[in-house]
Parts: sequence; C-alpha cells; structure tokens
Amino acid sequence: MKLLLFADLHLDTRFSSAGPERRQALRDTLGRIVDLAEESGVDAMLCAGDLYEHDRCSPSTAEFLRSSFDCPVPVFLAPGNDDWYGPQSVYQQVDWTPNVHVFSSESMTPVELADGITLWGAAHVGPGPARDVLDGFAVNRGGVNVALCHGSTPGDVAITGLDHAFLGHVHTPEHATDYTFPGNPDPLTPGETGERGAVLCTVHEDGSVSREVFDVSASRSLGWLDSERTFPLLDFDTVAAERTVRGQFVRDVLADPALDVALRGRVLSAGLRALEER
Ligand SMILES: [Mn+2]
Repeated sequence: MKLLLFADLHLDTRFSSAGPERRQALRDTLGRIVDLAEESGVDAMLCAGDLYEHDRCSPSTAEFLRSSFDCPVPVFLAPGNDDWYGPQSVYQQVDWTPNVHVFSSESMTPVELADGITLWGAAHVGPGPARDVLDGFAVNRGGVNVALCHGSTPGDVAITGLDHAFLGHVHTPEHATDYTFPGNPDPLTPGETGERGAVLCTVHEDGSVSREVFDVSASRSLGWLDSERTFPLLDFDTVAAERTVRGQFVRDVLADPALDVALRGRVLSAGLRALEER
C-alpha cells in the first residue's frame, strides 16, 4: 500500500513580502503534490491538516482545492487547527468529487483503505490550539491500523495500538519508527531548509512504514528562497524612524530592556510580519 502524505501547506497564509507570488507558489506546490500522487500510482493521498487557513481562505482557494482534488486518486483530509471543520469551513462548503473524504468527527473514525488496512482519522472542529487527537484513543480491530490527524503527542502512538500515525502541526519534518511528521512542503518562514516535501509512504504487511521524501516546493524551484525579497532583512532603525504603527512598534521593542538581542529580533520579525499585509 502506497500513500502520499503531506501537511501544513497553509494556503492563503500571510507572508512578510511578495505575498501574492508566494501564495501562488503554495498553490503550485499542491499541484505538484497531486501530479506526484498520480505519477507514482499511490493508493491514496493524505493531508494531515492545515491545508489552508480558515480565517484567510478565499472562495477562489475553495474552488482551487475542489478542482485540484478532482483526480483519479482517493484523497483523505484531516482538518487541523488552522483549517478546522465547521459549517462555514471550506471542507463543508465545497462540493467535493467522490474521491475526496474529509474526516469530520472529533473522535477517531475508521475507513477501510484495503482488506486488512484501516485508516483512522479525526478533525479539529473549532479554532484554538491543536489538541492531542490520539489522547485516549485505542485501536479496536485487527489488521494494519494507521492514523491521519493534526496535533498529537507522538509518544502516544505506541499506547494506541496503531502501527503508524501520519501527523501534522509540527513544521519540522520528523520520521520516527511509528509516526511521520512530513513538515510543511513549501517554506513559510526563514530557516526552513533541509529535506522536506511530500512523503511517499509504503505501508508493509507487518504495519511498518518506509518513506521517501520528494521536494515539491514551488518557492524553492522558482528561486524565491534565494531571494532577499522573500524574507527581507529589515533595517529596524529605518522602520523605527517612521511615523507609523509599525514604527511605534519597533521603537517600543527596541526600548524594552527586558529583551535580549535574540529575543528582540524574534519579537520584531513576528510583530512586523503580523502588521504587514492583510
Ligand atoms: Mn501548521
């Protein structure tokens, strides 16, 4: 059984620079993931949440998702805390093609992928921090059991009886014996280097999983990550001289004696990112 896993694409997210181009790159990345799923002949495509951002998602993104997943490959989606499932969510509003399955319950729900292989999935159903979806869950059937969900304590996997958990929420990839965090496939913040992307997972008869990572980042191949425009280094002193909200913000942070240099840099970049764009 071959499954193509990804998570944390964050369509429509905010970028500190070149937002429209970067958001288009996120869409292109999803296109590559779907192409890869078809070309590699996987049995299903899995998204472990944060596919898009509920608060920023546009109708055109909803239509983009519907048409992207209109493909011959079964698609399983487990809503995360940024793309939580609810009446107004894209997940519920979109008229998905029959190959798309959205997990909509807070509790783990089984789907039989093939004879003797069960995929369990759950959804976040409201905004807020990610919750531990695997907490209190226990497998109650034989065969190979795998799970798809967003946000959990990976140490719990062994207790649940699952053979493997496909997880989202942690943006740094982690490949453990009994769980996989694919990480975000297209970099969202500075420093997200290294091997990341969509993960081709082969589930063996004994429940073990072998993995191969495919770089599907449109931002990377378009050279966005090499460009200073992508994650620009701001001259904080220049910004501090502005008679603007962000100028006042930078002045306040620079004047705060409680912040050391490293923390000050993090507060400034996070705050300026939040103040910029829509
Ligand atoms: Mn995320």
